[in-house]
Amino acid sequence: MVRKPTPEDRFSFGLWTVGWTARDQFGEASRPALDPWEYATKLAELGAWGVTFHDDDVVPFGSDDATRENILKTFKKAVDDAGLVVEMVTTNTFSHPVFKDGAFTSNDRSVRRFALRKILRNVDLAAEMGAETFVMWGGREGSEYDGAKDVHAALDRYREGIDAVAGYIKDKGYGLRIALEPKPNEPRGDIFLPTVGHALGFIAELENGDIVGLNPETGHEQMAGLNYTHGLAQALWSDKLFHIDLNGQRSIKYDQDLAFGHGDLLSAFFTVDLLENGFPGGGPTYTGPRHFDYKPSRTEGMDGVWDSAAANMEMYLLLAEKAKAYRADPEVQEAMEAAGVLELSEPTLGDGETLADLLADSSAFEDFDADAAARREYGFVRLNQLAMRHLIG
Ligand code: ASC
Ligand code: MN
Ligand code: MN
Ligand code: MN
Repeated sequence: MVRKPTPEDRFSFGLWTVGWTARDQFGEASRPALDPWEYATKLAELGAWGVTFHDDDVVPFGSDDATRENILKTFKKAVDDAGLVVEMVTTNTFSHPVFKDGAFTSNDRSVRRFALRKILRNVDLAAEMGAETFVMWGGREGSEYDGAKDVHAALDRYREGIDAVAGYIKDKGYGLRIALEPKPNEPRGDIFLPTVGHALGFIAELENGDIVGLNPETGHEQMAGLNYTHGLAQALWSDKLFHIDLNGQRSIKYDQDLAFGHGDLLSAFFTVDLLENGFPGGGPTYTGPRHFDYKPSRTEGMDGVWDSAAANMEMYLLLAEKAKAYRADPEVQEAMEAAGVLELSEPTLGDGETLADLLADSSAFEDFDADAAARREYGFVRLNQLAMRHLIG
């Protein structure tokens, strides 16, 4: 049995996860919609530490100012009473049909201006709620038809929009950082900034990129056939892993948003190993929230919603225990040593060694016995089997 989650674990959930009423492309809602504060209270009971939301998850799109104020007051009080924090806030720029061709990259300039206003208003709200992260998932930024979009101009407008929001955060002195969330497709045929790598390249072109990082989602990278743990690793290496969306996905298909660990289990094990234990040779570690962005399957009623929320946290804790035992196992340490895992941390050139020195070092080339070096066995399969024993043995 795994221990119960506590606020020290820093688990958080999007309101839109447990709050999804399971309306999909093919069918009507299969569950009732509760009030936002009911979800928050129940999540706290289950051991969560934080909640996150899109503006429209709490305040219906188009509400007048008085209604908005009232709802937000009730919501904040419930969150405070439950002892929860609002660690992240994000903006819905994908549901209303006005965003059908995107928000920051819509061909229609008036839509882009409306989107910027909606987002800036939500930045104020995020700061008021005490959030540290402002996620931006550009779900409608993209196209179905290559001829319909000038991608150079779209990236210019995307940059203009993100730089404007980041500049606003700085001007206001808010303690917020922006985290971009890549996704390859769905709901658009192709979405801009489809992977962690594309987003890192984009951030490097920003004027205010110092407060812009990433919120990678497990299933989104896996929808592109990519290795989520490697994506997290490169974001960490770039000091850009600001937030995470954990869930489950089984192979390249529609965005499944399964519970964490219910997709690629071995990949989830190494994700948790990285998050909990860091890189084997040292380096930056992730210190942010353990945030889940999943959807309780449409087959589930409200009992199933809460069971699935608990399942995310239980999976994380189970995997964390196993990952700790894996790293502490002397046999694993010996196998890692034999595999050269730690050897990779040693710089290729010696301390103070120049390229001229290397060029003069005949042992590195002229006298190097490539065939002898090729006979080295790495033992990666043995190491992986030791991981499997810890995972399922
Ligand atoms: C987000 C986010 C997503 C989407 C999706 C909406 O803010 O992180 O992945 O919205 O969950 O259904
Ligand atoms: Mn998803
Ligand atoms: Mn997400
Ligand atoms: Mn999602």
